[in-house]
Amino acid sequence: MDRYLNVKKQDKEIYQKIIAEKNRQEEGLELIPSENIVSQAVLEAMGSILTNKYSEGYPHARYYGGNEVIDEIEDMVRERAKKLFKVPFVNVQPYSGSPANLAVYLATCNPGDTVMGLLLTDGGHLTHGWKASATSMFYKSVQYGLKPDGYMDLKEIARLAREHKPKLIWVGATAYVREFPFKELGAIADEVGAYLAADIAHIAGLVVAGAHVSPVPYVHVVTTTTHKTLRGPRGGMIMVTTKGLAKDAELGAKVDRAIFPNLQGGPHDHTTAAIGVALKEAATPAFRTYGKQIVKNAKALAKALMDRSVNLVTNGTDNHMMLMKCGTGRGAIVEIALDAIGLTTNKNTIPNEPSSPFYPSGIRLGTPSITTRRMKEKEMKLIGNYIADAMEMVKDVDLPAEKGVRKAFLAECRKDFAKNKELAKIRKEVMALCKKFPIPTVFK
Ligand code: DSN
Repeated sequence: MDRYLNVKKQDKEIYQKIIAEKNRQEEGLELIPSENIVSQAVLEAMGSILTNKYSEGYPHARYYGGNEVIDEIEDMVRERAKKLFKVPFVNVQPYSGSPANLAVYLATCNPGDTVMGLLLTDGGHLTHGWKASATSMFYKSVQYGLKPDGYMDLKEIARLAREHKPKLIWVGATAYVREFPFKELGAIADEVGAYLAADIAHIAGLVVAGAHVSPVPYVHVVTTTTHKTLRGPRGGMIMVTTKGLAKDAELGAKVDRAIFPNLQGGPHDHTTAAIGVALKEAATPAFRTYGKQIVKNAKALAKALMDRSVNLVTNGTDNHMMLMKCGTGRGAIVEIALDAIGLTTNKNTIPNEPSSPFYPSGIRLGTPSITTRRMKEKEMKLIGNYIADAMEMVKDVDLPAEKGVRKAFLAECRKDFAKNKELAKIRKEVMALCKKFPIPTVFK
């Protein structure tokens, strides 16, 4: 049966777009490390009538009537999260990762206080104090970078922390391929009296699966999105650890207040329920196997690429992600070439970026989505070779030095690569692989 039957009847234009996107997802491989594929159960909870309700406030303390069932749902989801991540407090209402992070600032800092986070161009997130983010407009942001070898620079972080005495330090990233040194950062934060917040948006599923060390014993607060490796709907969570409550017994209450009423309005109850479904899936042995396979696949893909002389930041990975070095400013060119063969990736800055965030020199790759499609090491080798072949085919294409012509140049590249017969041959092979590994709807 057509899952979108009523949209089809009522709104052909939107229906056609949904089907076009469905086809795109089925006929290509998503290698963007922050993307994944949810189960049918998560989709159904997301698409449920729970979207009809207003529930401003928290369970048993709402500003609207009729929340008896919603209270039960939110209580249940909070308990599932607490149990899964082994934390005493959780807020499941953040609309996504960025508002979750902003709420942590509100709960731990006063406007104007000093905060520290990883530089965006070295893999940090906008909300960790980047200049274009509200977080650096309302707080004094000190940014730390990675070492030239692409690893966290603990000595420099300790030096900056001692010099600037931040109120809040962030650990976490959107593009970091090695294990986070949570314990060492916990010691630095303690020494200077700072709150330490771990943004585990990317690795939450790996933490749950035991495929990455948990930050919980070492940090005061943990934030995450729920739609990346955790494989839930788009949403966010904030957790306060026992260490966090020992530093400030009111921290949980402050996080709650920061989300509502400081930042958000009514929670998205359909999302809360879908997060609950995802957390139940994440508590199964099958999910532990899944999380570990994500990392095995990433290591296998990294090896396949390096065997073909593709340069990777830190020469490998500990998690779900790797960063390919593509030559100065060439990230977009490689992204377009990979698009042409049916592999969706994103251009990304690399540590010590020689170009700019708009025309970066790297490509970020990740294995969560293709692992959900049940691919294993054997398929990683194939994909690694497809990527290396495509990169080889466009190796002589360089970004023009003149900034004004770059946009038009990339548009031309897109047209040229779409017509390229060699790339089209690989596209066919990718299509065959997609057919062999269709998008699953039930995860067991
Ligand atoms: N968009 C997320 C990612 O791709 O990592 C960061 O917000």
